[in-house]
Parts: sequence; C-alpha cells; structure tokens
Amino acid sequence: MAETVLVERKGRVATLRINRPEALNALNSAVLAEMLEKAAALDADREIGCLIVTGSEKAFAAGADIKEMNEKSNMDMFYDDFFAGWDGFAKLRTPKIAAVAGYALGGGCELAMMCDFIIAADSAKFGQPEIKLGVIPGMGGSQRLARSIGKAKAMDMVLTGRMMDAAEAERCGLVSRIVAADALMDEAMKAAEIIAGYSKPSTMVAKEAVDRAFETSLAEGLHYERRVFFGLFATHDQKEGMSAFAEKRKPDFRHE
Ligand code: CO8
Repeated sequence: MAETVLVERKGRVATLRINRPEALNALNSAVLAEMLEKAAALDADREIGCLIVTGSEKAFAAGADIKEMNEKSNMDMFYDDFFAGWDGFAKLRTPKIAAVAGYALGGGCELAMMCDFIIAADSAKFGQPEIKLGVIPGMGGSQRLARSIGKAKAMDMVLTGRMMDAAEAERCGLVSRIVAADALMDEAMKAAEIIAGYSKPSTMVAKEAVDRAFETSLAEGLHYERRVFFGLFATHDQKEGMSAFAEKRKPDFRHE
C-alpha cells in the first residue's frame, strides 16, 4: 500500500508530506497512524531541529476523511476516542511549521493550527466546514481558531462554514506570512533551516513558553518564562551563543 506520509530529510530539517492525492489529502486513520509514527521518531531525533508539515499544491488536507467517518456510530467514535491520536501530534516538542497550499479545511485547518506557525501559499484556502455535514470541528478547531483569530471571526467561520483566502488569513493572524505558491517550499525550508540552526533546547522551550501564554494567567506565564530562561543558563549553547557574540564569530551550537 502506498505511503500516506512521505518523509524527506535535509540537514537538520525534516519534511512530512501528506500523500493521498486521490482524496485531496483527507486525513484518515492511515494518515494519522503514519504521521504519528514518523513525526514521533523525528521528534526524538536530536539531529532534527525543525519539522515542516505540508500537502500538495491543491490541498494541504481537505479535512478528516468523511467517507471513513460516515460509517461510524456514536459508540465507535466514543470507544475508539476517534482522532485523539492527533493530540500526540500537537504535543511534539520539536518546532513545526505548516506549509499550506490549496485547501486546509476542517481537520486540515486544525492540523495546520497544531503546528507552531503557518506559512501560506497565495493559493491557500482555510475553513471549518463541518457545520455543513451536521457536525462541528472535532480536532481542536473551535478552540484553537478562537484563540488564534478571536471570537468574531471564529464564529463566522465555524457557523457559516465559509472559506477564507490567504490574504484574509494573514490579516486576522491565522498565518504568519504569505508567499507565492511556487516559492512555498523554499520559503518554508529557509525558515525551518534558520530555526534548526539555533540551539535545539532553546527552540524547544521557546515554543513551550509561547504556548504557555494560551494556558495560563499573565503572572504565571511570566513566572514560567523566567524559570525557563534561567534554566537555559545550564546549557553549553547559552555559553557558546553569548561567547560567540562577544568574540564576533558564529556560534557553534551543540544542541545541549
Ligand atoms: N474526505 C473524504 N474524501 C474527500 C474529502 C474528505 N474530507 N475531501 C475531498 N475528498 C475526495 C472527494 O470525495 C473526491 O473523491 P472522488 O474523486 O472519489 O469522488 C476527491 O477527494 C476530489 O474532491 P472533489 O471532486 O470534491 O474536488 P473539488 O475540487 O470539486 O472540491 C473541495 C474540493 C471543495 C475541497 C471538496 O472536496 C470538499 O468540500 N471537501 C470536503 C471538505 C470538508 O467538508 N472538510 C471537513 C471534513 S470534516 C472534518 O474535518 C472534521 C474534523 C474533526 C474530526 C475529528 C473527530 C473527533
């Protein structure tokens, strides 16, 4: 059977490409299992400093697989804890960038939002169309979209099921930048190589600290940040980074 997630490594960056062109990369159980297995192995690899998650030119992912879900009963969903595995993907500790071209709908938009930030091709289209199917977002869309773009826009998207284009997605803060479709992978790779070139412990805790802002009060978040900041002074790379600056040379990070 064809692989549904293809992995390509380049230096300290690994790209995970969803590969179900016949279904616009709809996320079925096979994609979930392969994505989790492959991403978890890369996450545990100290030689990998950044992940890129992407799809095809036409679709990042057009949602969870509707045909697979259609067969399920309430008890199937309940006992299987359907799609709970994606929580494991969201919790990966290596920084991950979603490089989105074409459709990122339903579970596809939710998968992109599980990444640390989204770089969008000018062809990207985002949406949470589950309402049209008689359901609601089920992989975090109602929560992450509201935190990302605010209540008014999130309600608009979730209740009407409409799509937003890349320009609107950038305006409302869903994506960090828009690039020409044919430059998407080059731009994502440039960003990933920059991140992967820094000390991995520092990028891992940097993202953890930003994520903490969505989980806690400002005072607790600031306290957490300070503790983690102090903790980095135990690393080789903090000494190296600061010495290199003082000595006007490039740091030689050892990722420890
Ligand atoms: N699931 C299964 N198959 C799909 C999906 C999907 N989400 N999207 C597209 N496909 C298939 C089509 O059925 C079609 O297959 P076939 O050729 O065998 O008929 C093929 O992909 C190509 O699609 P289209 O012919 O429809 O292509 P178009 O270019 O005409 O249209 C669209 C593209 C607009 C993207 C259209 O395909 C579409 O509307 N897709 C569905 C989008 C959608 O509703 N997504 C949300 C799904 S629900 C969801 O994600 C819930 C997530 C939470 C679940 C967690 C549970 C706990």
